[in-house]
Amino acid sequence: MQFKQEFLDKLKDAKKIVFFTGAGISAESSIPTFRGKDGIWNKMKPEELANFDAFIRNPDLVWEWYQHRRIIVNTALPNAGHTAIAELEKYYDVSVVTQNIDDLHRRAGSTKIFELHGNIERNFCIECHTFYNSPELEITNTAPKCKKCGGLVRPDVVWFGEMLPQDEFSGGEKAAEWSDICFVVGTSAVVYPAAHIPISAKRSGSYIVEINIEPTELSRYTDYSLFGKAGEILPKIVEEVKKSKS
Ligand code: BJW
Ligand code: ZN
Repeated sequence: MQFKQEFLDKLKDAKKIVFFTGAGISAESSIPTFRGKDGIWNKMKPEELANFDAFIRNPDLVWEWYQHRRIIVNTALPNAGHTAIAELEKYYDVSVVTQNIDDLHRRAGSTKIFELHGNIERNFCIECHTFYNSPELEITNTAPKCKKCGGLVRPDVVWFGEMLPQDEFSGGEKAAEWSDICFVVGTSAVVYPAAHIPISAKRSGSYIVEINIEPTELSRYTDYSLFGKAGEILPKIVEEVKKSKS
């Protein structure tokens, strides 16, 4: 793969880089994306599953759906894309701002991660806010009850209509604004306020590089679009970095 010279020059000079990632980076780890032809929202309706009212209406249905996805996530392994991002920490100050709840960046070795939409391995009681990691709960297909107060326990993920965790969002936004390069990887960039982060980076002068199998809502803002699989393109970028830094 031949990268354009302007991008190679940016890579050479950059100090701080940010990866803004979405479900597409985990697609090659066999975790389904949300939208697109194989996306889970084609089969399941978000309004029946990914919001608080749906959980209150039918906690067991929503819990069972997350339990099914927990099993997929737990058996998945980080792929070459996640590993390439982690490897770049040898060369740059790298922040990962992810919409994913699958923990694969951490498992690949990335150390500075902002999780905008929570983490499927964490859960909390909707009454007293006690947190439970999934292994601490007796995992069944029915929504568990809090050991302290008997309240319903839900996954610690951000549903539609809910606020994003403030520290994660502002930390991720600052990292993006301070970055020299902001890579936008495997996201349709249609869900807000998360999708505002690369736009803030661009407004602050960062060089925006999109990696996706197809154009997205964000493509018109990018400085460079690389169309292809993240797990194939990111390792090639690492090779270029190694060449330029040796
Ligand atoms: C590859 C690849 C490969 C595949 N390599 N690439 C109208 C207008 C604007 C906003 C709104 C509106 N109505 C409502 C809103 C707000 C709403 C929103 O943005 N809705 C839009 C969808 C219209 N946002 C919210 O509600 C947020 N909260 C909020 O706004 O709070 C303020 C507020 C409070 C109170 C009242 C009112 C407002 C919260 C959003 C929470 C999103 N949650 C989810 C579920 C998380 C839990 C779970 O997993 O179950 O987060 S939705 C889902 O979408 C998930 C994802 O993180 C998120 C983004 O999806 P992502 O990652 O981009 O995946 P895909 O599938 O869309 O794209 C995959 C991409 O990968 C594709 O482009 C592929 O091409 C690519 N690809 N293989 C490279 N190998
Ligand atoms: Zn409780």
